[in-house]
Amino acid sequence: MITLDEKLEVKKGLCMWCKGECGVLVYVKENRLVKVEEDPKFPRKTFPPTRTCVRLKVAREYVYHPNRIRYPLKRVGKRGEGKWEKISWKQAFDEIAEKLREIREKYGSEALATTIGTYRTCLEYWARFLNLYGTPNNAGQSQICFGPRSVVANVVCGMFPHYSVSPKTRCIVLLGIEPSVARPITYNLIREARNRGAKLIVVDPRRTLSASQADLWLQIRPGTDCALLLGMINVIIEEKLYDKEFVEKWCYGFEKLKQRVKEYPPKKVSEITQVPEEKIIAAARMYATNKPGSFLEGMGVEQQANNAQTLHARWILAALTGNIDVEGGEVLVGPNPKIVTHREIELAEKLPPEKKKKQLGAEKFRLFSWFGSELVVENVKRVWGKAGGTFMEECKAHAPTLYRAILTGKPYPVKALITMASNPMVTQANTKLVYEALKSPNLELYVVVDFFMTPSAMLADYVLPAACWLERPVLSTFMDYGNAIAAGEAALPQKIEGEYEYKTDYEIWRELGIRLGQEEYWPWKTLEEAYDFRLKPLGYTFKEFIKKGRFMSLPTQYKKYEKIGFGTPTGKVELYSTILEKLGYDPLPYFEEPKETPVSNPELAREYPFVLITGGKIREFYHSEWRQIKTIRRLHPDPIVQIHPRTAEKLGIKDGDWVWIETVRGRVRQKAKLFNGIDEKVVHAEHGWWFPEMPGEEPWLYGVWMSNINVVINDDPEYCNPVLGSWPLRTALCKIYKA
Ligand SMILES: Nc1nc2c(c(=O)[nH]1)N[C@H]1C(S)=C(S)[C@@H](COP(=O)(O)OP(=O)(O)OC[C@H]3O[C@@H](n4cnc5c(=O)[nH]c(N)nc54)[C@H](O)[C@@H]3O)O[C@H]1N2
Ligand SMILES: Nc1nc2c(c(=O)[nH]1)N[C@H]1C(S)=C(S)[C@@H](COP(=O)(O)OP(=O)(O)OC[C@H]3O[C@@H](n4cnc5c(=O)[nH]c(N)nc54)[C@H](O)[C@@H]3O)O[C@H]1N2
Ligand code: SF4
Ligand SMILES: [Mo]
Repeated sequence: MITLDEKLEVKKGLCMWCKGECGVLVYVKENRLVKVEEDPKFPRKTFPPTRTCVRLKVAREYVYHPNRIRYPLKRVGKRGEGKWEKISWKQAFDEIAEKLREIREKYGSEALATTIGTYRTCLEYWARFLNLYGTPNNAGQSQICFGPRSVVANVVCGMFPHYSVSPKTRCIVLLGIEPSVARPITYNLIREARNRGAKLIVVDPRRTLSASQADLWLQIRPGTDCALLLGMINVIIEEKLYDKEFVEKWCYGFEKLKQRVKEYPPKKVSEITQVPEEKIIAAARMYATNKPGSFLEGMGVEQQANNAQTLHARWILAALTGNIDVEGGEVLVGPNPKIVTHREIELAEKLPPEKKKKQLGAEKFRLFSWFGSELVVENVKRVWGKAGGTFMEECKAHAPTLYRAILTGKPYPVKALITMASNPMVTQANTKLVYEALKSPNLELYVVVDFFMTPSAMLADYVLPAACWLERPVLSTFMDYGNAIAAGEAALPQKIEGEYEYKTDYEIWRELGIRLGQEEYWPWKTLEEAYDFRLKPLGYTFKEFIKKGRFMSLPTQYKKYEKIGFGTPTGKVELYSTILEKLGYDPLPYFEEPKETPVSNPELAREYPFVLITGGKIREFYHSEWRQIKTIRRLHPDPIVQIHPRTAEKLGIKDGDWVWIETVRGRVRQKAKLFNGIDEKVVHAEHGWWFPEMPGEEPWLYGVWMSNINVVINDDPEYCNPVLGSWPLRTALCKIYKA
């Protein structure tokens, strides 16, 4: 007999716990979460499949975890002492807004900065608040995550294709990315293409799962990808493997490029990269003759201080081979024409030009500044009508410069900081600097908005509890790169009397905005109303869009450039970039050795002989998240550093030993894992480690100093990429010894 439980409701959710953004069914009974399962009707599929996801299985453990922050908290002791008073939302908004008003009057609006982590939450409204308040200083992680690849693609070919691979793709190059861990949607497509015989080239210093399955694995010396790609371009030009017609008609600067890459013959490139000459040639031929082909790039190149040049070279390869905007190649898809885009919500035009100029780091890292960004967007818009991406993520204050400004008051004082959806004490390079800045009396206000107490939240003056994706509506337009739209409805209440009271991140900006004179710009009372507005040109309300299946994408069109050209100043793919030239940079890619390697600093390498790469993503965790969820933690209890068995033997280290990883900046401990898929001179340490089971108050801060690799990572602006400001997370000199 089947009994229907009348009280059981099923809601259509969109999971935001990783980049899968899976469609799920959320079962709720009397306002309580019962379970979350895959929605078999959701059209977009991932691999591994949603139904196997362990995070979904522990959803209840996450949502009802005792460490969740349930009400707004105000610090009563010293910063970091862990003494809190529970306050009402009204008090929190009133006091924070009052302080922000006072700071704006006394020091100017640029004295407020914010820090954000990876893309999660209502960025468009956050940016709106900042632009109306008058500060250019939103900082965070995008210079080392996604920002570089999207900005450089916009500069070179006037749009960014956002992981372009399809079952028709014949050759896939994975450049410092491991989709089997990090990109479940893309990985599913890669598998389909592979099943149909597509070639796979993997460029990675480690033998990842993809590397072990590849037709060609190039085990590159960390930080030298740009040289490799320039060498491949050299081969393709020398052997005349390029698409002459496309190059003649649609590329700008071929002759100058040809001269430049003469400096990178395969033999020399082999010496730089440690990739055998014949493999460099084989990769160039494989890529140029198996068409269409697609590059997928990731943090292995984005988190290098020569990333802008590397990404430029990667786009030159795509252009030379005529792989741009063809079926199975790198398809340029603009934003959905019928959505109100991020950029339209952001109101960048409200931020006065004199404030834009003040953006921290903008003078030095000009492409990632307002000036560079507006230059890029102006050209993209000319051709596409609307630009993809967001100012919020592609035009940022420089985080290392921000923390220095808090401490020194230079170039001007920064007095208030709001961190939302980020844990900079763990995820930002140079933890000691971040700590000193957050503790500094110069910082008069520090607010953290999160679900859980973290090492960063422990240092705040106010901690505000956010609603997670199960408690709020979700609308994802993938930052308007591509025309897909996905959504999920709220399944759980934001408030249960006597238990908790969360607010959406949207409401937090709105409430502060209203108190700071922005009332006319916040007509939408709830996040759902705000999403109604974004969907209106499509002819749906948010609820109707959910009913219609909560996903849409438009049919793909190819070779659009034949009609509209490319969204660059010359209307062509700019092998030679006129935007870089205008900003005072080398318009062509070149290889520069990272500043801290055995080649650039042999003296330091005598004491610190190993090259440290960090942060290859971990299946069980999401950056610093999930460590407090016991079921998940059991699957991966300790931080792991990978070391070659011969290296370990020489150092007297056995599998499972705790070892110190030391750089000139300090040392942390992780557990050794012997791994012969890494070079003897390279070690790979995990990022994101803190220990929620330890005390939160100082001096412990949940063990943030013990195994957190960012304690030993450099963020010196002089070491950052000159064009974008990206800090080097994947080349540092270190030594290793038993702890
Ligand atoms: N050394 C080294 N450092 C790295 C990396 C590396 O490879 N090596 N990787 C870098 C990369 S790629 C990235 S993207 C960054 C990630 O940096 P972060 O984004 O700072 O990392 P998370 O640990 O995901 O922190 C997010 C925090 O926000 C909370 N949160 C999640 N979603 C929401 C939300 O919707 N609203 C609110 N209010 N809070 C939310 C979570 O509980 C968590 O505490 O780390 C970078 N740091
Ligand atoms: N489960 C899970 N999924 C995630 C995340 C997570 O934390 N957990 N984080 C999400 C986020 S925000 C991001 S940005 C993505 C990141 O995902 P990916 O872009 O795949 O990046 P990583 O895994 O950080 O690094 C990819 C590879 O770069 C290699 N590498 C290191 N140095 C170099 C180098 O010099 N050259 C080359 N060619 N390779 C190098 C590493 O060995 C590693 O295998 O993952 C997303 N998905
Ligand atoms: S955690 Fe990631 S893979 Fe798992 S259901 Fe959520 S979005 Fe999909
Ligand atoms: Mo990221």
